[in-house]
Amino acid sequence: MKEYDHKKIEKKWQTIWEKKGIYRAQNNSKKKKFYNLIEFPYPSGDGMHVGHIRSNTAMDIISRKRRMEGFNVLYPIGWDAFGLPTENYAIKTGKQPAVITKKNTDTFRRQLQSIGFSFDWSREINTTDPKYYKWTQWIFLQFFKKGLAYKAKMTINWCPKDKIGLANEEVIDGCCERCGTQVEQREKEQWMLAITKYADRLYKDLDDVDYLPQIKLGQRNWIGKSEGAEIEFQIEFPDVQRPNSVKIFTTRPDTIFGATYLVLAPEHELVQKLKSQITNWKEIENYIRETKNKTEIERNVEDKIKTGVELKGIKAVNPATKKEIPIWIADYVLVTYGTGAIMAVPAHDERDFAFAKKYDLEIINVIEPVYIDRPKEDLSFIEREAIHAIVKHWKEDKYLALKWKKVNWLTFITGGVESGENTKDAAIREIQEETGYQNLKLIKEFPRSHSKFYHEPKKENRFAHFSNFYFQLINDEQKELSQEEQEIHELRWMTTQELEKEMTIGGALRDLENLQGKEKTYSGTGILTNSGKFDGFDSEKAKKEIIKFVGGKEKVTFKLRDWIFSRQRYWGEPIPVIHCEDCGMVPVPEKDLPVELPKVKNYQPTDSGESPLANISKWVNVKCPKCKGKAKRETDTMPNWAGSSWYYLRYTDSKNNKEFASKKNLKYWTPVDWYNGGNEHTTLHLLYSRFWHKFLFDLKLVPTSEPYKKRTSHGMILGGGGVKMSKSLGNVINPDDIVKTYGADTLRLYEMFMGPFNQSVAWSEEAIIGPRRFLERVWNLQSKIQKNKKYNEFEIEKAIKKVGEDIEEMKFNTAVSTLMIFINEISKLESISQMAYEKFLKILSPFAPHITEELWQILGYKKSINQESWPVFDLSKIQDFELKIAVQINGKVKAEIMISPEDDEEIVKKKAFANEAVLRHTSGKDIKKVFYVKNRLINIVF
Ligand code: ANZ
Ligand code: ZN
Repeated sequence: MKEYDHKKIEKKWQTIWEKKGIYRAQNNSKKKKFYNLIEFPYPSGDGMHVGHIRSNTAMDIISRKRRMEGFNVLYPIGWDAFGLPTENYAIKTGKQPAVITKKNTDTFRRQLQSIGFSFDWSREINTTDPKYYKWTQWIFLQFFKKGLAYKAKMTINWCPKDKIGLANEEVIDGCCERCGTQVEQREKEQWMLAITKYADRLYKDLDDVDYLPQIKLGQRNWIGKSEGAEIEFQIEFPDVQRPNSVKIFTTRPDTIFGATYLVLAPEHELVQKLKSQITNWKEIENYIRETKNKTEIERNVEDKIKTGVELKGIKAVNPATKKEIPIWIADYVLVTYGTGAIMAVPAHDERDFAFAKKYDLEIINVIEPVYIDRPKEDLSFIEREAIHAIVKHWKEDKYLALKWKKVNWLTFITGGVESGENTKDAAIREIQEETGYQNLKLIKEFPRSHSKFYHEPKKENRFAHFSNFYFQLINDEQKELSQEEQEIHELRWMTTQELEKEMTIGGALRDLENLQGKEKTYSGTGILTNSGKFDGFDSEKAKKEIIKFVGGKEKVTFKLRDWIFSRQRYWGEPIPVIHCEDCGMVPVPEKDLPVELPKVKNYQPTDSGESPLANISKWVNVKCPKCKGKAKRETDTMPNWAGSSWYYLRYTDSKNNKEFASKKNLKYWTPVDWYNGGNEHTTLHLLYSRFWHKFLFDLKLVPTSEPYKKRTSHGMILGGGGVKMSKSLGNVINPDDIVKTYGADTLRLYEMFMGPFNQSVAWSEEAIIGPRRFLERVWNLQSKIQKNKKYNEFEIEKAIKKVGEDIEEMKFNTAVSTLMIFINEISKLESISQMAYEKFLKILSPFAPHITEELWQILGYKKSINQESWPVFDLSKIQDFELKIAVQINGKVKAEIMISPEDDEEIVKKKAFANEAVLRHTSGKDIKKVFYVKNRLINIVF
């Protein structure tokens, strides 16, 4: 037996694989297809670091497994190569961006190939290749022709250092995402893509795709769908009767009786219109000027101190109460969202509340909270008038709580109101009965609240309507409690901190917080009060009626804005439009595509904010395609999101000169079956490419309305100590070094083993030894193989099952540890059966393709191990040592758990109580008994 020589083995197999083309995807084959996608890299000048290949390795494992399962797999790669770093490097060195890009992609390609990824290299694409961006431009022109690409004057975020306009999403905390410079606001003509036209579909169609929940949430938050209403408020002038009104957008029309003032965005057109009526115009003008210098993001910061000015001399009328209310302008209202005007409801909106407190505006409570506290689904509600009382100690800073004896409750004093009794008297009576304390002083009555809960002792669902009181004891006089009371609960004096931890009633702590001055608004739903004829209505259900009552109309609004689609830089796709003095904007005819980037000497952006292309008059001045008159090319280029918005389509047919991809190939390959990428690209890139895809779908150019069936994401690999890998910190790990010292297989295994795939993990040079040792043991075990040996197959069957399932769930770290445990176990044996060893090599091969390929050949096989089939585990063998048993709660099956027949009763019980469903059903329950019928079921009784 030779020694394990990774250098020799890995080079050898990489050459053979590429020569035989075994990873090439077959177009339109009869086999079932599987399209696996990773985000294609930006080839930076620094080469790759080990963090770049986490996703590649994971998806390579899945690709290899799918091939072994009989799929025709497409696992492509390419380069997202337009972008600022290259351009900035060009400016610094005077080299051409295209030349720099070529060099960088050569490095990246060599690095990727050295790790043995099973990419179909024959489909490699590069967004900066004119043969590729011809089609990016072509798609842009389809947008243009449909009126979805248009020019508009925009206030843009401008980075004075990069000299580039930034989309909102590229501004982080008011600074440029790339360089950290404070962003300024500038007015500029910009190309826009009308993504808002697709907002509703982009939102709704998320229901039909298999994305990780947090990814869907990210998409939904970004689109920001709000269902609400537009409502007109009349404006009144003291002298002249002139009809005028302002329209507001609200998501809470149910709170309109509590709207005590209006707020307009300072830029709202009505402000200028009303100028002659406003008596404090100077002040208003000043405020508007101040607002201009703030970015939208600054204005939106949640806890920012609110400012504003009242428009003196005019008033609005609340259409629900018919009362006059003041009108203000404030920068927390944005002109670009909704109608640019709001009705302020300080009792139920945080921002309005802060504003009202600061400027001493009226606060009217119109919603009484309803707390929902795990009622039983199948029971109807019994309604009760009730009281809820906080009782403070006569001397100390403590409050009286009831610890219930038969149920796991800790509450303040609560009780029912008897008919004819007033609520305050009921409260005093309940306190006296339940606590024995006699002498009480009422400090405060809080707004009413309601609670829907399961009344454990009475075994019924309650809908209680609480009057809330705060008393203090005058002294310690206390009567003995009745026997009956003593059996129900005991008394406890508790501090607020203790109460916060232990109080079991939802909403009970709110009043306590209120007492301590942590006054908050209640922004939930509930029951209407102070709302005229709507008093007592459920706030959600009353929405529609109230909208009708005030003459408003229902309205859906989105946060999403149209996408600023131009950059005034060189290294991007030229926007293929020609400006003619007579014909206006004319699309470049299809036959003239691509509009290639001209070679230039100076890539420096101009200070006027024009692209460097504007300086090349030979390129700029052209004939109008329509009238042949004098015309000029558009000099803006596309943002680097452009090429990545459709690249996955090009992979299906990367050499096509006639179409961006043939219908036939698109039909066979799309949608992408599984797309994995960084957490940082799950919002914008994903949204943008979904938008392009839907647009192409509408033009019948792609067969599905969504591009990706499934989308997952992974955490970052950090440098030692858990900080981001970066050149400036000197903690970048180059995969080349690891491949040289330990081998690509070790690197791959370690990347998958180092931690949960969805979390960030820190690189550790020491920890990489483990996977290397493991591979050496696998190698050395060849000497122990026996052809005819009968081997305890259970172990390998179990490993096959676990590794297969873990791969599908992206639990690569536990898959690797399963492989390691298996090797540990069989290493103890004198000899091992060849059959088990072969099965093991197969399930290891997606992780460590080179060593397994070599061992496979040594065993005498001619075919690549990746062309063998994935082992199917034998259920009957597994069931011998893994059993499914039912968990009953009070006799009803609520869950199933896996146990081993060797597990004793204690272990089985532990497993049962670790089950989520079981936990949910039993938490807070007083468990009487647990029955276990061996290997069949477990019954929990309370
Ligand atoms: C009254 C109200 C009462 C509101 C209440 C909220 C709670 P989302 O969910 O983000 O869409 N709003 C409307 N237009 C605005 C603008 N241009 N700038 C700033 N705020 C604006 O938020 C919708 C809510 O944000 C609207 O509902 C409005 O305040 C405010 F208890 O109206 B609401
Ligand atoms: Zn013309």
